[in-house]
Amino acid sequence: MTAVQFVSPHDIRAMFSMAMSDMYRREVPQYGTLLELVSEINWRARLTNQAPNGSDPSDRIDVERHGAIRVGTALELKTVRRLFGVMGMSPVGYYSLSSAGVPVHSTAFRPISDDGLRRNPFRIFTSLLRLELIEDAGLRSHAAEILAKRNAFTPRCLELILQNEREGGLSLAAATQFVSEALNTFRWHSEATVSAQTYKGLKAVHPLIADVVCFRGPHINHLTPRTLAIDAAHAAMRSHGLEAKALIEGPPARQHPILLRQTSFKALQEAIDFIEPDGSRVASVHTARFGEIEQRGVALTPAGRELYDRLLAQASVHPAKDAAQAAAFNSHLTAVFRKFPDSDDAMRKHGLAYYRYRLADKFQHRPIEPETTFAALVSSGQVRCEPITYEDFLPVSAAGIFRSNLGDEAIGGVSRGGDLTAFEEALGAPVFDPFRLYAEAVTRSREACLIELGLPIDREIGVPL
Ligand code: OOG
Ligand code: NI
Repeated sequence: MTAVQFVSPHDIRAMFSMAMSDMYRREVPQYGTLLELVSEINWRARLTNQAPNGSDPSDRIDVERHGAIRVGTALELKTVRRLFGVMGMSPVGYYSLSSAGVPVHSTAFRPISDDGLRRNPFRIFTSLLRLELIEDAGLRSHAAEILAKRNAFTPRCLELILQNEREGGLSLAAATQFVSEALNTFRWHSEATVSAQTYKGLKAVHPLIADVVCFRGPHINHLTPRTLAIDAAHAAMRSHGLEAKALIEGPPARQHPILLRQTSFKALQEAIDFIEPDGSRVASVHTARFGEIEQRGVALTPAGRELYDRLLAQASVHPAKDAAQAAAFNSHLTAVFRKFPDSDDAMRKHGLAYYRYRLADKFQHRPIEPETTFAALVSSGQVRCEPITYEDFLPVSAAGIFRSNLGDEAIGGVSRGGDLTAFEEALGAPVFDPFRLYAEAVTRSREACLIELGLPIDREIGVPL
């Protein structure tokens, strides 16, 4: 018997990300405009040497996307975990957005291996609605009932997930079918599953609840390309008639970007139909989907993140209403962030950011003195340090993105702490700690250098990390 050839999960992810992008381009024409604009800005940044040093290779950045979905039940969350598992994506991090007035908690599904991230770092920010935060008991149970009745996954999709789990992979034919079946879950449906009255009742509690509960499944609500020059891309969005918000969320512009900067354009008003109890339709509109761009920088250590959070709190971000307010806030933010060193050397030496080690090409075969420390190899240039890209999200920025797309007035009333235990129980698995993943990537790279040099891998490192 000949063994079935399995397609690599990385290839399934790349296929899925491309299929998702094609679907979203058809659903939201502005997304196509955004892609063209970002691609042009990225090429210009490369050709004029304005891409930040240590940037990821262009074959990764040009296909890089993140999307976001919102699920309604524990079963849906578990099933999307298994679905993304087929594509080599694992749940990383826990984000509680309830303190920002959004009744959800979230994780991000993404690849976690060096190879997986290099091949296609596709990620999906996934939020689970916290129905327990709805105070009105009647409405809460009505929402739960509606959610319990829907099935967001096609039967064939569920079969293929099972097949993958049972057999350890999918053939090319099965993988191709899986991609198209899985895509259905995230499609937009202009037909609501509820009456106008139910929608209105849920929307009055929180617009996000209506978005999660009233449709057939967790439609993808944005798909974000990565830019190398977000300030230029933000200006271009505005000049192309995309209604970008005034502010870029996250850290200020820097020589050496850290974490994640993002900005979005307003949610679209989309025509929908409600289905009334007598079967008649009522035409209306719904706003949920929007456009976003992001720029990624180096991942921060817990100490770096603590400094970032402290400085951001000190700058006290407020929604900027117009370009003048945004410009004033940006110069204030830049001034506050002078306390955050802006060189790779300083960030690494102060243990603020993660760097990957690599043998400098020209030193590869040079003999090493037996007593040489790893630190000495780094300072002599024999071992190079490269920033490790931040692969995750930022809760404050995410809250800002949710907020600007739901309308500022929508917020309030659901302030409650996070509940990681309940989230992991709903997910049916623990979430990976992002800091641990970055630290392990550093260790792997250091050990690979030492092995290449023929040195013991437990050699004293002598520098932070
Ligand atoms: C998710 C918003 C979070 C980001 O980039 O921070 C996000 C949502 O609106 O469902 O995607
Ligand atoms: Ni996003």
